Amino acid sequence: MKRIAACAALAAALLASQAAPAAAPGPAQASAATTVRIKNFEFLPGTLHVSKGTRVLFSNATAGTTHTATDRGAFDTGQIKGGRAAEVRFGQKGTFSYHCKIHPFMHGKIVVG
Ligand SMILES: [Cu+2]
Repeated sequence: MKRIAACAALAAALLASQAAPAAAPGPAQASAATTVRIKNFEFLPGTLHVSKGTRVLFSNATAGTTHTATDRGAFDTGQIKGGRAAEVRFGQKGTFSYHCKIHPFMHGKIVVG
């Protein structure tokens, strides 16, 4: 009986250790290396410098408003609803000027060095 209890505990520990981080798009999380917050129709920070290979989490902090982060030909998060986030990995050096497809006046820049 004691042995069975020990096995159950071990199985629970194994399951807990296998809990993987949620894939993007998903709830806003601090798991990505760097985060761009989308708030008050702005990308914050407006210009972000990262090293090649960095995963950037675009986190929409505006309830009830959907945004995108889009650089045609380079990346597109698709629609990110309020309270949600989408992750983009920047594997190439360069400057990526992006905007929100829904609110084209919203602009941001990712500088990958
Ligand atoms: Cu927008």
